[in-house]
Amino acid sequence: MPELADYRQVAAGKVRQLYAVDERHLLLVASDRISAYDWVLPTEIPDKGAILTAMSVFWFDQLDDVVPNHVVTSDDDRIPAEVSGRALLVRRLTMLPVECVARGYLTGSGLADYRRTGSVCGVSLPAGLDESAQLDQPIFTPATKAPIGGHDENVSFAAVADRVGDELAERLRELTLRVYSAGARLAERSGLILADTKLEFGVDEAGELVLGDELLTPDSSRYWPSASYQRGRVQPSYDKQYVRDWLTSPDSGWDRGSGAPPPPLPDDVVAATRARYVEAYERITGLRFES
Ligand code: Q0N
Repeated sequence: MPELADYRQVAAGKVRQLYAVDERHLLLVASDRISAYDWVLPTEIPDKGAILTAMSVFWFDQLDDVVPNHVVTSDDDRIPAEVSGRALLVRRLTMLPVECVARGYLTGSGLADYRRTGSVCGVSLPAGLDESAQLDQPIFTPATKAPIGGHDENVSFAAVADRVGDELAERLRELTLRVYSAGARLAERSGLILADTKLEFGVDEAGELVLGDELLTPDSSRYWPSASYQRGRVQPSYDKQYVRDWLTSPDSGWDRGSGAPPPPLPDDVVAATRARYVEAYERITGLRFES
């Protein structure tokens, strides 16, 4: 059985890492780390990496008739024991330099752009939309990846076409919207609104478009409980609200604007947050999460 240290790290995000297994395969490892307010917190959420990995696998499976994906297996001798359950063996792709975002609701950077310009990524929207408004139809709002620490920048469809060509750009928009719509429909049956999602595509050796990275997890998507949805208000984060509320409460002693790193989370906030990830997994998949 290999150890993680046997593999060379080829990429790292805030909470996930990629390692080279061989010329054709990578190991995608999800940690238990959690980020909030642009910081990776000093406290881990037990099982978060395993829960999000299982959720991603569920969605890749559900949507494999819409678009092929990079997953080879989650159960393989090439996966080190120390990351078993939170790692996927994936096909090595040539990733496209664009974050493919679909939005069915208006919030976050989409809302900010709309308020400034009346459109998002060049998609013109009707006047008078407010925070968290549902859009008449989902829109493709691509972004380009910021270097670590920065924020992704929303870009126009034309900017995507400049990077990958007209035909590929059209296919990315089409596939992204199809994935979003299929995901939103299934989430809705579990009482969840899928407000938006971010996808990353690559191209395989045969030249086919393939979905990479993670899929429809709370780290890549905004989920809102349908039961408490209120147009005109910022919706509480399904997974991170306990963390945000505690960090910005006097109890934490943390000043978000000070530049100081956030303090460790108390045990009850960790437990409540873990329970939200388990609940999201169980609602979406209809399966029990076994740790
Ligand atoms: C790849 N990223 C995005 C931390 C970094 N299947 C693949 N083949 C080749 N490259 C990539 C993938 C995937 N997935 C994706 N960087 C390289 C950045 N993240 C992804 C998660 O881990």
